[in-house]
Amino acid sequence: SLLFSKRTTKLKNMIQSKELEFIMEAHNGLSALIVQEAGFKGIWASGLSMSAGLGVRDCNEASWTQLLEVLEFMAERTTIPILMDGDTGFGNYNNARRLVRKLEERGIAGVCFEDKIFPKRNSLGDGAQELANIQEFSNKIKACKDFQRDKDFQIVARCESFIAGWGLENALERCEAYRKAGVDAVLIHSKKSDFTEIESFVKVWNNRLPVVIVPTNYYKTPTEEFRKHNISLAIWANHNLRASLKAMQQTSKQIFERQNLIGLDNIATVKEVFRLQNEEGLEKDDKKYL
Ligand code: SPV
Ligand code: MG
Repeated sequence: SLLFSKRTTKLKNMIQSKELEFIMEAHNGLSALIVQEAGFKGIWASGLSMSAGLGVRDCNEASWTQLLEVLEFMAERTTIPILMDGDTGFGNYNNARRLVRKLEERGIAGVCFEDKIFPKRNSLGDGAQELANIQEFSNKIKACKDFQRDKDFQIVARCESFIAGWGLENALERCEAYRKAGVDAVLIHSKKSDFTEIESFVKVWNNRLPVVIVPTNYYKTPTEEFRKHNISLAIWANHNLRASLKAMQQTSKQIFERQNLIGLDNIATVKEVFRLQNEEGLEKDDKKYL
């Protein structure tokens, strides 16, 4: 039954179903658990958030093995599927498929690869974006699909044509090539503050494969619009990182200025920290085994 299905199968069902689904960003074990407790059915292991959480830039400064360590903690504390932001795959087809193998071994349900050049730059920045060769990226996708052991492991091809300024025709050509290469879904990205680029794409794309979106900049678009345009998966991509960052800045500033801990209303109790760490589980086991 669905209750006992693997995480890969759960993510596959989310992406391949007709319903609009949502996954939420996490960047470590604790935030992953918080996403699950909030009720989300899946987690976006955001490259931006994981790198920012480590204090480095989102241009592959953290190595893929360092990210694997982060992902392992996220998988350990959750049961819902995790979709990893795999950037460009950290090299050519061979590097990308080895990442797929390691993700499968660590219980990650899928990966998203974007059609850019290593080292990538974040899509929301102002710098120039260089796209991968279509054939080379399609073969990278094909190699990964050939290499995965679990047939339900999901590979999403992320098209950066709009981000790089190449427009609709280029986006359609690329996504069609990635579809032919056997990818499970396409992510079409836009940094505009409205839905126009995505809308222009989905109208012509016509559900050839499920479509994934990241509405960070066009967040004012009503969610009903996504449903109306048959979007399969929407990713809330960085909001736990941004929420915690602001809270930490305010808390550090207040404690530094006041030199006391009075009036910190917006912090969790130590008890809540223990609960999230599952101290209780260990206390029970201590009684049994110590
Ligand atoms: C991420 O969350 O790392 C993403 C989405 O890739 S974006 O930051 O919009 O590029
Ligand atoms: Mg990213």
